Amino acid sequence: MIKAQIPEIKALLSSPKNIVIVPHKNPDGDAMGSTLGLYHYLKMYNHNATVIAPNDYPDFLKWLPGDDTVLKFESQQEDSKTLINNADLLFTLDFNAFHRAGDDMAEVMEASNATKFMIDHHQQPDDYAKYTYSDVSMSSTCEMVYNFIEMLGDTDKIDATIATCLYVGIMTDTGSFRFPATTSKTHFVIGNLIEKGANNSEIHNNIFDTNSYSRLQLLGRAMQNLKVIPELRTAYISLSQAELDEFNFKKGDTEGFVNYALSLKGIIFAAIFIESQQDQIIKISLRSKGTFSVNEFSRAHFHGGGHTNAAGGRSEADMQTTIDKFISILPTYKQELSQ
Ligand SMILES: [Mn+2]
Repeated sequence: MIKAQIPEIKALLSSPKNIVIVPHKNPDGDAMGSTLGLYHYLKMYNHNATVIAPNDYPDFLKWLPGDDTVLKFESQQEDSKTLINNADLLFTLDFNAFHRAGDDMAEVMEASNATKFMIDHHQQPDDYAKYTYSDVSMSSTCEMVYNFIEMLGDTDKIDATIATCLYVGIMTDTGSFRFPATTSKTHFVIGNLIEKGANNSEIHNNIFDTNSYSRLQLLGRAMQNLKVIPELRTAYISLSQAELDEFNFKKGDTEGFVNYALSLKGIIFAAIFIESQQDQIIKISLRSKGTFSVNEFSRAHFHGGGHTNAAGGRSEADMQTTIDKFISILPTYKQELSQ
């Protein structure tokens, strides 16, 4: 546990360092909120800190304070490599295995001599970091960054900018404070962040009230494609590349679609299958309620993982084959799904 190492970390951070902070590939609200929150905190101590995202992220995150300083490894490889090679400290946030940053970037991070930190709440962390703060019971990495700053005795340093970043990730990873990992401490932290200047109502609008007409049309198509298997309390959605194209799909447009399937009365397991012609795969998002672990389901069948109630996965087969496989596996979980 990192707590015993705090004095050591304090000593490390007591003089300006070259620091690189990395979120996982296809960064979400928690990934960008936590990396930028930590970035603004480290800047206060005059560190030369940079957030390097493996690739681009949705527009609804681009208003975050510090967004204009973020490098994208995919399109800025040379600058990114130089920074990682010269880094004294490397923070990996909201993921726990290098390959989650993509193979190219993983290679560069692996080769780096920087002292490595991990702050993350996903299952089964790798052990590459000298300082590992891993806790799967946490609502979000943003809540953990708050705790990290608290352990360093610096909650009074949290200003409106840091508070705004951290608020975003806690809000998005908890489905606006309703998922089971939301604790009284989560609400305490959120209360504190509002106290420090996070404008909760404005942040909510910035993230969620940014629908384009075409995204709502795509949502309509997704809902038409919704299928239900009532006896196994499962529902799933599919979207083909042709459908995405028809509605002018942009990164992030399908975010949250799977939750509509999970909101059906009686349903405890939901999936969405989204074709990606570019990556030649079917991207899969899985959600559950209660104890049915989509993390284990995805690890066992779809090369993915995540949390008990939210996980990702992928399939190299075509859409129909992937869905057929999914449906054929389900009965083996009959007992868990009919509980
Ligand atoms: Mn997260």
